Amino acid sequence: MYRLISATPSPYARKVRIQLAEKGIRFELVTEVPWNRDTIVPQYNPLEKLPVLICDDGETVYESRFINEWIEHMHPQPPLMPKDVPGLLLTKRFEVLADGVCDAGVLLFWERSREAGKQSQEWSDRQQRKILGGLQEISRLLGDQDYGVNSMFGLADIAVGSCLGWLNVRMPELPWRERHPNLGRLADRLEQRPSFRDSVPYPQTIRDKVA
Ligand SMILES: N[C@@H](CCC(=O)N[C@@H](CS)C(=O)NCC(=O)O)C(=O)O
Repeated sequence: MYRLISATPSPYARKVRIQLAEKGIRFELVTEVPWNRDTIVPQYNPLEKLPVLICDDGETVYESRFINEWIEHMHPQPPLMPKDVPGLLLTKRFEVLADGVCDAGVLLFWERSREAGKQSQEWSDRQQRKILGGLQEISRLLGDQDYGVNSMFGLADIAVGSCLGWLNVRMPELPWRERHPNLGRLADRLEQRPSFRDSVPYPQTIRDKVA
């Protein structure tokens, strides 16, 4: 059985959890705080980030988009990635944007966690711009469709849904629903799925942050 190293707020790990659940693949969830001094993550990923998928033979797969693709190849049913090239490329476009919004959000989150005098407004503004710009583009690509690509639920929706769920936890003040009602409708539709309901993000306590 697979093991998945995950963290409760992580939008990256949530994508993998949702994909495994949607495919009915059993796995053991290993919840970690990657910032703690004694985290096990570096034993499984030299880049020291989660999620990490651990296979039965001890081989590990890391970097969420790569894990998603790896799972798709190893467990093709039910397919969550389109076979047609335009659909495939559009899926990746959604993934790049959703992950990019989260990346900027993580940088902003850490900046805001610094002592007041040490924070850079310029840096924060830069990340904020990326978040708003990324969401705007995701909203434009989605338009009035029920799902991001080919009117079928798939990895594009998983990436966007995980990103929006994470923003609710880390940046509840961001009015993304008001600005982009189509993203609100998508999020509501996705959060009804058991795979989403069973992986709702929440913050973790960091015991002793390294670096
Ligand atoms: N691009 C990576 C991002 C993963 C990531 O940043 N994970 C965070 C937790 S949400 C982490 O483990 N951070 C520890 C670190 O950056 O050292 C992915 O998609 O897997």
